Amino acid sequence: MAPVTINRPTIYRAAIIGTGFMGRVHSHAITAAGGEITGISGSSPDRARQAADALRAPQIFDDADEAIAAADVVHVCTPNHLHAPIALAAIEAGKHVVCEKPLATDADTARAMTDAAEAAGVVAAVPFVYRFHPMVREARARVAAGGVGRLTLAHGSYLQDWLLHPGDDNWRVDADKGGALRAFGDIGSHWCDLLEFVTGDRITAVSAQLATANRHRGGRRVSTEDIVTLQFATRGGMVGTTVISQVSAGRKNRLLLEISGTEATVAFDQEQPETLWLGGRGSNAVLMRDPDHLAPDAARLAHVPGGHPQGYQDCFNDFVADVGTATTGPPPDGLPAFADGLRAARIAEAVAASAGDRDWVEVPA
Ligand code: SOE
Repeated sequence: MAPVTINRPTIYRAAIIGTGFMGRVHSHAITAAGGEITGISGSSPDRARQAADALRAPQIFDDADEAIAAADVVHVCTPNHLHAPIALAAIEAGKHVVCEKPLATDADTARAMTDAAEAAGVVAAVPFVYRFHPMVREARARVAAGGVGRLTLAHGSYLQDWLLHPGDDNWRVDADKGGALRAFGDIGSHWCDLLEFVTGDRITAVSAQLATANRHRGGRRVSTEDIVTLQFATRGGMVGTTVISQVSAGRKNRLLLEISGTEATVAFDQEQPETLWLGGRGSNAVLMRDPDHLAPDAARLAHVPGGHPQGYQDCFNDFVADVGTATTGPPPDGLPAFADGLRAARIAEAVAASAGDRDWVEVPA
């Protein structure tokens, strides 16, 4: 029999703007999810040319405008201060957008981006990708089913050490490129998004402290924080705390979320994503990711049998697959949109105000 060609439609044609670590992760995810990368642009054509192989790019665009014109979905993976102009240009051109978090360097700009996307009727997503760990969805399903009881307490942390030393440097350190809050904008946003996603609750007030362990990096003075300690209250009556740090030696990407209620506790550790800790008065358990024993919304994201670990890139792959679904119909449950990026920006502004006033600050709904 002659070979039969299978014409598998691409989920969408994507351009990637930004050629660093996130550009590479987005590239893998687009390819894994069945998308087509039309090309990339970077801080310069030369920079894009250097990154072309790592990002599987078939062509280099001179600038963002060329990239936008060549795609159905624009992936914005640049430093934070460039998110808004590029995303707004893509929306103006009627393109769908995936924009890295934090959405913008301030809440007003995040609001403008969210409004523009809504007015244009395009898909506008933000990769709060930890929502895509199957065991996070399992925790969310158990909370929603009442298995934890009335929620009373949430706590945890998001700890890294890649900025531990004064010699460690990155564009995020500079407020004019990354935003006034660096650690919180970069990873505190993930923690708060995951808290609100898993619980369905909303933070209503914060009391925060900021600290900068390294006041100088690369010969310049640093104004952005390395550490945030945060207390919060929620609409549903929970109280809680979290610690955000990018200077915690030995912690690489350790997001920990623990939620207690009147019946039980659930705890998720992003560095051990194949398990979910279940605490009970009578006994505790460690639930392993096994597609046959998960809630439907968790099983949907469990692609290989238990004991074959899934991880961070799998979350990204599923995030991109859900963006693809959203471009042709209703968005799948849990797809993080610009409105979630705006939410994170509003919490960040309350955190900054609270730390500045050394007082509690309300978070707008
Ligand atoms: C650096 O802190 C970083 O790459 C963040 O920007 C990502 O959002 C986080 O998922 C991993 O760490």
